[in-house]
Amino acid sequence: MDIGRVQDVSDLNDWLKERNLNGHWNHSDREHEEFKPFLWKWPEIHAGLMKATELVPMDMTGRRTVQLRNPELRGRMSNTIHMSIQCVMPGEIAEAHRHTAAAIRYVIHGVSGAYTVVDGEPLPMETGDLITTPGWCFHDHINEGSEPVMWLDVLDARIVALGRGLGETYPGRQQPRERAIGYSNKTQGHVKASWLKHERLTPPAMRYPWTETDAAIQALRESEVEPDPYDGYHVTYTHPINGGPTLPTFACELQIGSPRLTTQDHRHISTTIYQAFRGSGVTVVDGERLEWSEGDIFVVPPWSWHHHENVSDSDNILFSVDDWPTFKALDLYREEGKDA
Ligand code: 1HN
Repeated sequence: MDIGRVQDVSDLNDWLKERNLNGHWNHSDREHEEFKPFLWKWPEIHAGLMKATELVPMDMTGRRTVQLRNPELRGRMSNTIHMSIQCVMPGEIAEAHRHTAAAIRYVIHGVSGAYTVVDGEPLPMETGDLITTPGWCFHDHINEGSEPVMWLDVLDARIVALGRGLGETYPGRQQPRERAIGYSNKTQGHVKASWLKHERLTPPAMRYPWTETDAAIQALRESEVEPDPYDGYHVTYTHPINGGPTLPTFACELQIGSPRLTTQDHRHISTTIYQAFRGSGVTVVDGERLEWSEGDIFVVPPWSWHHHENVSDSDNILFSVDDWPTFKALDLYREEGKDA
């Protein structure tokens, strides 16, 4: 069509469209995909993953993981946080590679003799441990124990994909284990080598053993501090170099709900994914009741009002990953809460 023949807005829209242009008066283009909360049941994830250990040998896949997919989003759990559950059987190796996306592992079923090797350092995987694999660190997973090891993989791959994610394989299936177990925790945690400079923005690989996390939450619970009105006794796993959130892109957190606790409603622009590590409860998201039992995983979308209810007589524990550090870094973070 010639511009001279454009008579009305509809013609103009067509004319623009033919030239890969669009007017602001057309509100048809969705800039992002909205999604509802969703909950995945652990018995189903587990059954699928166990079947994969029979049917999918490690030479068929770089990683034996089952990914969580939100039915409203094509092939992903949320717009920002990617998550899957991984299993490595005794004697198996998930081969070494690295990528610009950072990952965390939260160990659901730990095994003595199972390790994630990050830049040459084996990090033991015991139940409840959190292990970070900062961006661009070589990593492979090995299981020299006698039971399947299982963990949650959470990656910032979708945030990294705002540009383009890069990755490469290691020359060889496994990295040499040239560092002692515990090296990074011992030398880059509370006590640091003062003459060595940390040039990376990302922290070193860290292991946050369950025993230490548990001790921290129990100490808070036994203290006189009031729990957070929105999240109860809630802790953030800190970045070892700057004391901030776990990784530049997202924060790993954990909270205890005391028996019969109901938190207050709040909402924030960040996305949170939760795993019910211990016990059961209900999380109400924009009026929808997500009833979770141990092992279940669910996602609370951005800007959704939510609160947690512990309807049982024992403590429950939620592990979570939240992308708030990305939003704060870009000065985009917003939150609001309702009074009791
Ligand atoms: C990855 O490298 C791992 O290293 C797990 O175990 C899940 C999902 C997407 C992209 C890379 C791993 C992944 C992944």
